[in-house]
Amino acid sequence: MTKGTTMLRPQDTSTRETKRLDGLWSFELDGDSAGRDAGWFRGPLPSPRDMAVPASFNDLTADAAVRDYVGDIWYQRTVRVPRGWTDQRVVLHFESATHRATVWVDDHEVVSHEGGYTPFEADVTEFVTPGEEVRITALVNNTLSFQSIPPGVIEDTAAGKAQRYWHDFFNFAGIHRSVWLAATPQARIENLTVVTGFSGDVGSVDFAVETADSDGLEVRTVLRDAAGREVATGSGATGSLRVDDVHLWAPGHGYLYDLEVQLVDDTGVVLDTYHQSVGIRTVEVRGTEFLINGDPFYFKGFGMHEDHSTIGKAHSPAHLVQDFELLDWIGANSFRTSHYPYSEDVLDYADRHGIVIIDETAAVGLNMGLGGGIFGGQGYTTFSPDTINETTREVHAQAIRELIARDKNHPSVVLWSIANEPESDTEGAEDYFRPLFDVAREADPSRPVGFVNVMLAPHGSCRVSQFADVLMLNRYYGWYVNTGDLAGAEIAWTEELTGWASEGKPIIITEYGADTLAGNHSLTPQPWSEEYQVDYLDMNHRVFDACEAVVGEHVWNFADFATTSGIMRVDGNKKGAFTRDRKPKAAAFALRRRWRKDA
Ligand code: BDP
Repeated sequence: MTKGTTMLRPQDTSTRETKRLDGLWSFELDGDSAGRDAGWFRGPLPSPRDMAVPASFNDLTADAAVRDYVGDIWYQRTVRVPRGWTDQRVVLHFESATHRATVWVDDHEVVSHEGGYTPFEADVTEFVTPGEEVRITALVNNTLSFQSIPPGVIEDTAAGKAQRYWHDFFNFAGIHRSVWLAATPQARIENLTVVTGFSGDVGSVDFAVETADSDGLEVRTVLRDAAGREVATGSGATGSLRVDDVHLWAPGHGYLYDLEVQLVDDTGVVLDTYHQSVGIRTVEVRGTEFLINGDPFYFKGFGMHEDHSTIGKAHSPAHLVQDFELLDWIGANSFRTSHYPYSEDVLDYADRHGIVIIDETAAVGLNMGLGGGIFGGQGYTTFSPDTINETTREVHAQAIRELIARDKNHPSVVLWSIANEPESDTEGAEDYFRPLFDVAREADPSRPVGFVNVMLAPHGSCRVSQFADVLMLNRYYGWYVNTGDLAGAEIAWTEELTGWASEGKPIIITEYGADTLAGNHSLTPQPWSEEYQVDYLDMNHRVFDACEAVVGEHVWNFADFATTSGIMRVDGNKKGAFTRDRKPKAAAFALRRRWRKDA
């Protein structure tokens, strides 16, 4: 029932209308998974409490049993369907539900979806009446297993079942992004792909439109510049628009055209219309260079997280604006959506502001050797019939397809990351990943593909990087190894990097960082102090600057973030340049001096 790959985000146009269902929903935990058989969707939940949508539910109550809850979670609300929606096709659209959900409209089960960070929707036309109320019930489940992306395992403890996982951020869950009712005409535009290019002053926008219930109708396309002037038109579902005097999208310069797609009948009446912003730019890997619009690009920025106090992993426009303001202040030109697809609003904002994105799936923690007990749940083999297996790979493949289907038209996205720090030095890893690179390339031949390599698979031992167009490395010389010894770290790091540089591919350092407790100072370079973080970054920058193949540096992390608790984490991961509430550490000023020519 999953409808993963051919949906357009709800939009208000002259033929379409949306109603956002954010606010307070009824909410109930269902530890025994009894609600489905008991038919909780058939009426009001038995003993609900209020819950905010969008939000992670974990930190909103004063109840430890809620914070660490794992299992079935029910969300419910009623909504009045707009009275003007007669004869329209009505869909119910979730931007995300973490990590999976089944949804009912009144008594009718309408959709199920696996994966916590990509959208899904159902055609609910036959179950709704314009002007009347309907009950919407979502059974969300936040359990991680060996067959989920990301993976995890439920272990029995003295206190009951506990969720373990191999990734270093708290397993926030719930409905993290907006839920919509949306109306479109029956004859409609269903999907749209654009690929751009240019030669000299002439740009091109290749488009492919999919439609439904559209017999005898014509697809028309109109491209307008940022001032609203029509610059090209087309007819037919596929084609290429020629853009004279092209104004390119470029890093730091988020120039966007508007592509309007119309479905028109033979009397010229527009039955459906949809708008897609288009940034005309090219991306190419050539030798050790990463080219945007033919110019070498150097990534400056961070691995980030969707993570805030109170709301957890929920999207919030206020935090979106603040984070991008800080990126601008510090001189970052890019970031990675570590370690899952972010809200579509984030990508739209990046498009408009010329920020470059490495877009990552939620495949994090496919590495049971990592952490030596830090993240719990040790004692497993990563790739085996009982752990990460062929079923997992199918789920992973679907996650890649859904990410690309959702984000393919964003000019800000220049590179796909199909996994973060998986085991990559074994035959099992090679076999697991080879077909996944094909999945990504088939879904999008226009962008390079890579994955993020872990320190446990250093140069010479990694068997997966052979498939990647770009090498992405996470390294912690001077932190997890050579702790406190920056001189030794510099030598070891330089040596390893020199090895990678011999591969002839561009290298992006996707993580380097040191935990730093804001306000902790020291005269001599002591780990955890603000001074050490600055010295650690300086050392790394010397190493990068000496290596021609390095085309980017993403500090881990933009801000401190919540993790599972354990002996290695004090109130979360503290490698942020900013604290969790976005106050700058000394490192933020140091990065600003390096990244901003005018600072
Ligand atoms: C890497 C992971 C990242 C962690 C980071 C760390 O990619 O998610 O938070 O190291 O240890 O292993 O701080």
